[in-house]
Amino acid sequence: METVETVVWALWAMLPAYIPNNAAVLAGGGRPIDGGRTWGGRRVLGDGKTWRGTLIGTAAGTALALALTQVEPSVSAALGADLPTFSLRAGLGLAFGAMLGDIGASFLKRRTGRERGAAFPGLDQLDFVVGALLCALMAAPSWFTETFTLPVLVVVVVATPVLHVVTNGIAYLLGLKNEPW
Ligand code: CTP
Ligand code: K
Ligand code: MG
Repeated sequence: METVETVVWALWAMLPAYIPNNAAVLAGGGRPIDGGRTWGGRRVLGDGKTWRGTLIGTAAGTALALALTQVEPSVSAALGADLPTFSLRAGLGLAFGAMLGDIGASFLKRRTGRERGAAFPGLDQLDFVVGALLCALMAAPSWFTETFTLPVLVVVVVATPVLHVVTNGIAYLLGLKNEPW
């Protein structure tokens, strides 16, 4: 694959993992997953990780994966490229994995004394990528190895933090998010 093709392929393949956290920002609220419980004097996860946000985020990412699969032939034809499609397992793995990675990061933030909303550079930008890739690998192993070849993985790891900074900056400026990370 050419470089441009690899970048387009990688970003398309990751779209179902990019949407969940943003959907959760819009949909979040209600009961926190940790039910207010603490561990070592600090919240297990904090009020920023809710059942509603997690559910709606996962549903949004999965729905997007199925929609992308529907439009893939026409988009590929229009671009003169070849783009990946998503099985339900692949879409669900990416979407739920993105949410799990973000939840795991909040767990680590609380254990290291960071309050809700505190920045953890590096972790903030890659938590959902690692979660999404690991879950997709477990949920749809053969789809994963066909879709995420080594060059594609390199693009994902380099491009995602950039995209994350940009989208969160926009969400902050629009007043949707309390912090720009
Ligand atoms: N959100 C949610 N459920 C999730 C993830 C996010 O409801 N599983 C919502 C919450 O309203 C949260 C907002 O999206 O406040 C922003 O998400 P994020 O930045 O991940 O959470 P923070 O509030 O910054 O908390 P933390 O420090 O734990 O990341
Ligand atoms: K986060
Ligand atoms: Mg935050």
